Amino acid sequence: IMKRDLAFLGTLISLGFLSLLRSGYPQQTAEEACSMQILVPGLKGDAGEKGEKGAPGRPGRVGPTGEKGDMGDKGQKGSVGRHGKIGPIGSKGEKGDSGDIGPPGLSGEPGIPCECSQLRKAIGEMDNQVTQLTTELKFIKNAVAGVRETDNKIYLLVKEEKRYVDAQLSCQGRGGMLSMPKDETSNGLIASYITQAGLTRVFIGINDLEKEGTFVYSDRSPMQTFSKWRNGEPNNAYDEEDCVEMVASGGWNDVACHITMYFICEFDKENV
Ligand SMILES: [Ca+2]
Ligand SMILES: [Ca+2]
Repeated sequence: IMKRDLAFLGTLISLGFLSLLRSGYPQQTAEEACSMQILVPGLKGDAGEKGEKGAPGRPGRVGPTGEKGDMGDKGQKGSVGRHGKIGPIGSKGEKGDSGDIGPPGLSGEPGIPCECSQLRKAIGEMDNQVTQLTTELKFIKNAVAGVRETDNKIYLLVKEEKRYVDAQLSCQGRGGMLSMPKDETSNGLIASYITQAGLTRVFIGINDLEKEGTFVYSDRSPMQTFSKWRNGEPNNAYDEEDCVEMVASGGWNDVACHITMYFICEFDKENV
């Protein structure tokens, strides 16, 4: 039953009671009727005035975790921390520069006199070696200064004035021979060598020392068809010209062997 229906039923009962009072029932009956009155809710009243503000409620329960927000701005740099612990020992460093030269030391005790013959002998041998090395160094300097070469020969101008025999020995000492032009190519090369050195003549390895008029090369090989005698040569002038020079033009001339001049050695590339 709805609340409104109850209210309506209550109203009907109240009206019935009022009608009984009007019809003249005795007081007792009315009192009985009153005692029998059934309490039912009345009609809804008008809205009351707004109450005063209540006391604050209790804190609510903790809500669910929210979504992660965007990253905030970078914070300010913190202050410098405390010094850390001392680290391990590092690897060995590179060697430093040399220091300044110290002052000279004190003079030593006088030496003991010795038998110096062995030392003198050793020194003499060293002198010989120095001489030999000096000669070889001179040769190397000459070589570096410029040699001439063909496919199988190297030619070296030696700027030392020597007699023919000494010139030949010098070349042999270097592992070669006095130059032996046996064809146009080698003859032309030697000639240009003389010209470029600013010379007019050098000894070359041709002679008729063994048999007058029969010229051979310094390696004792006989003359072939190739020759470059100048006009009127060989003339064996004064009956003493058994050695041969080449002039800057490339021509040959027999000359005396005891005169001295520069010379050109040749070396087989196989032996160098
Ligand atoms: Ca001669
Ligand atoms: Ca001559």
